[in-house]
Amino acid sequence: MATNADVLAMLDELATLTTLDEESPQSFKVRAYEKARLGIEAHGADITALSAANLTKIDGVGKSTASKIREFLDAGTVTKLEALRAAYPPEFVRLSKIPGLGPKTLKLVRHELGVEDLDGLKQAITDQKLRTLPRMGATSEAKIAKAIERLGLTGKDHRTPIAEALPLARRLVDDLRAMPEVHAAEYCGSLRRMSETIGDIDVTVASTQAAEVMAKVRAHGEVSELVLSGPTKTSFLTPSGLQVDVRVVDPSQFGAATLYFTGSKAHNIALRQRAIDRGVLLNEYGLVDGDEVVASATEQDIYAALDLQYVPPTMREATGEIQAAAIDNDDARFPDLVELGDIKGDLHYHTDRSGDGRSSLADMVAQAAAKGYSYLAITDHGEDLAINGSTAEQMLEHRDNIRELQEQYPEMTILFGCELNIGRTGGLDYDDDFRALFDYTVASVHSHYDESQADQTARVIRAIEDPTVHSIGHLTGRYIGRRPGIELNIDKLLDALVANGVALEINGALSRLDAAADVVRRAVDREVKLVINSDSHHVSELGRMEYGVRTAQRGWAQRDLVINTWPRADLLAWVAGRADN
Ligand code: DGT
Ligand code: CA
Ligand code: CA
Ligand code: ZN
Repeated sequence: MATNADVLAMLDELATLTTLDEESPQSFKVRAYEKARLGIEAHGADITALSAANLTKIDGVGKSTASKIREFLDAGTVTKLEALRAAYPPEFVRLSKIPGLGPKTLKLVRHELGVEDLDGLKQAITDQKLRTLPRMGATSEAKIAKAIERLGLTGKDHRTPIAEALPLARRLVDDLRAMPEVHAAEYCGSLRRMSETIGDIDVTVASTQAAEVMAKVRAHGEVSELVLSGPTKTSFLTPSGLQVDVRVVDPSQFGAATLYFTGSKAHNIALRQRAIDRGVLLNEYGLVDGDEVVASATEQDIYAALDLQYVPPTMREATGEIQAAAIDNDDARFPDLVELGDIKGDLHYHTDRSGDGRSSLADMVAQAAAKGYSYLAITDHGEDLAINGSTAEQMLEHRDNIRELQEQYPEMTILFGCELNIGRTGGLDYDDDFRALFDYTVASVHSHYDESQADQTARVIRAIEDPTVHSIGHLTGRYIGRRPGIELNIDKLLDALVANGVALEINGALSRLDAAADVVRRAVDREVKLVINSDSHHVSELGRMEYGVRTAQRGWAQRDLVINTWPRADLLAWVAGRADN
């Protein structure tokens, strides 16, 4: 039953809890779990049938970790993990996500002040007790208070970054779909709409055997604590404290249910009003006209019955999408949205030439070719990025390797590129002549996050105006829920992109999703060119492209604005033209 993904999740949890237990993320055990996780990820093939001895043959998997993996696969859980879970309940583990509250401090906070959860921590801050601990003071206490506020970690309002919620929801839905009683399963709610942070995960299941499905959900490995256990609805908390609602509906009503539970609430209300205006009723069971069910099995049926084009989940925010989708409205202009299948190449892509790259050039290129891409830009970090960057000499050698590899891939043009660093005042790596040697560049901010809005805007615009720059990568440098991005005057910035013909990246890494959907929507209004990238650092990361595409859709991005949907000849002409400017 368990899959590689379940094993990876188990190792991840072991690493998190062991960090708390050993009071250090650098402990030997934590590093062993993390190395095993990376090794299994890189290994790729199914490991669930391997013996403990054969598991140790995978790169990074030691003897003790191998036996834990085997125990997990055979018994469904690991004794060590159960013990750690008992010692560190989800409400406590959640505290470890607060910057400034490392495992050592957490242990002190727990043992000296009796803090067990967020409410306890906030009380300790109010009582000014945190500052009385060794190595703490009023400043670090204030920092932690601010971090709690900034992360939105306030009781029921706690929101989870999408990077944490989406992989979990995907695993859960995959497990549900594998059950013989289940016809279909979908995660809904804010997650399906691609919101950046998620209140809870809403899963809708189509089955005629609700009791069996509910029993299996209650026994699922992600359940740490049951919140509600009903005949057709189960709510539980995961080990990290995230709530999941699973609802079972009859397969004939699956469309109406997923539509309702995907929301947004405002979109639902507007849809229901449109139904009422047409003399029919819409609810979570279907679209009904008197006693007759007009549509309920699929979302497509329901939109069609309301004379609407299908509205993808990412656009359901009641910001004009219903008017745009109305077939009976002559002024309606529904965007010809970019879709994953339109993507013809990746233009922000690392190899182990970058200090933080984890797969070889040959492997990264092979993976892109296997996706059927017609073009690819290798954009390892420029020299100004500490540790991870490459010198001019190293880049020239890299170029030789890329040109040599190109011969094996006649179907895919490999561009020799670079991810340039936008310096504090907008300067870039290398000198002008050397930068001109790159076929393609993405320029990004990797430092100095705290300057004023005016300075940051001028800084990025200076990079946009540089003739060797093709695109701006992860615009603000934010990490959702962890680090706010730089502050920018978006209007000025978009004007500069248009004036200079530079493309704006939508970075598909779930922790970034940068430029954000609201910025994308404003860019689309001005016809700024867009580029959607995976920013892969490993062969397992190309799938992020899908999240970039969904973020672009959330910003109403139409296909022809996205340069990496263009045919190869058009893209190469644009890339060369930009360099001639
Ligand atoms: P979240 O969980 O805070 O990130 O946001 P959502 O959108 O997932 O909201 P949630 O979990 O409270 O509810 C899931 C969906 O159920 C929501 O998007 C729309 C639907 N829904 C919930 N409450 C209402 C309601 O009062 N009226 C209508 N029309 N729909 C509702
Ligand atoms: Ca939700
Ligand atoms: Ca919910
Ligand atoms: Zn990058």
